[in-house]
Amino acid sequence: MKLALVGATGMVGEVMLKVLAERNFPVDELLLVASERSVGKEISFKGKTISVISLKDAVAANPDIALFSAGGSTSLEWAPKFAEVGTTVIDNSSAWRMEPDKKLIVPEINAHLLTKDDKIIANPNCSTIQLVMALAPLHKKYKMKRVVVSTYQSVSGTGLKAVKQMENEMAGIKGEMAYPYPIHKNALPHCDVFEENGYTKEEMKLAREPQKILDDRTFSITATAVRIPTAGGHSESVNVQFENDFELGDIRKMLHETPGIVLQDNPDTNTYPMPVYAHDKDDVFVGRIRRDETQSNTLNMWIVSDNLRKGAATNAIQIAEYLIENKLV
Ligand code: A2P
Ligand code: 11C
Repeated sequence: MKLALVGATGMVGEVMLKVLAERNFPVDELLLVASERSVGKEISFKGKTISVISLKDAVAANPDIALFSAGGSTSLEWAPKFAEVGTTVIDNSSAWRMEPDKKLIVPEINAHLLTKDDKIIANPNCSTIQLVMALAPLHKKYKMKRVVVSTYQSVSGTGLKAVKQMENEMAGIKGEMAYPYPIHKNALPHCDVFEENGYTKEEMKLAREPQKILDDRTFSITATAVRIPTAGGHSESVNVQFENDFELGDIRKMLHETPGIVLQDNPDTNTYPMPVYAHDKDDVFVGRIRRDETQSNTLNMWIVSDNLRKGAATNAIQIAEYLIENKLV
């Protein structure tokens, strides 16, 4: 197995290296790829030092799988070049997600759709992944009608510059700004850029990607995405209206039994999901499960996950593992 990691010097790339090592991913040759600026830079992986190479050299090396996390424009330009030489690309950017002929995969939900012909596979947005992980089993049983989600997103979702901005502000140091306003002691109702309809791109990803992953356009999602000064993971307040009624005990049991979900739901012991707990873990944590007393068949819950792990690196690596286990590469 020859694996290329495109964006190896970035924040998600760094977590990918960690997750690959932790899961003992079956790699014989690892190609670390970044921009021309980083070519020759040395990165250590499992005690070995590997030099960063260019995209051109990586395509020429003909890897079996390429994990991309180098931004949308790099994916748009280079994923087809890898696909052309037979590499299967798993792309973490938003470049291909809504293309009708590209699959948008959360392995626990829809990996069974993958075939040998899928040469560019899209990894969903981080806030989408944790949302659909919790919604999928509930939708199957009770059929969702409408979801209202508000997010509380980690600065790590924006990138290194944003993490630095928060750290500088906390230390009282003046530095480069990733956001138009301070993030320390603040909350910005603004994740990614604004679109013409007044929603942000992040909010529209939350509205559209779940319909594609769950292969169902009969439910609707409306979102407000907020950046908060935390670094460990994204949190989501979720209100779901179902067509059918439910018992809270059944909801808890179903989530508890869903692989990849950890139930943290006991008000008596102050047990609920939080970014400080979810940080550096692969699971999606769900709690604060309660009935919306103002509307029939409606549930409120709180979902937290590490946006760089299940929201990005881990989900992509799980897709790669599925391809290998099912001999699709
Ligand atoms: P580099 O470090 O050489 O700039 P982040 O999202 O944390 O900013 O990381 C982005 C990742 O994508 C980095 O590894 C970065 O490499 C890589 N990258 C950015 N632009 C390009 C490009 N044009 N070609 C290849 N890799 C790129
Ligand atoms: C954020 N969700 O937290 C973004 C980061 O489409 O993959 C990832 C953007 C994407 O700002």
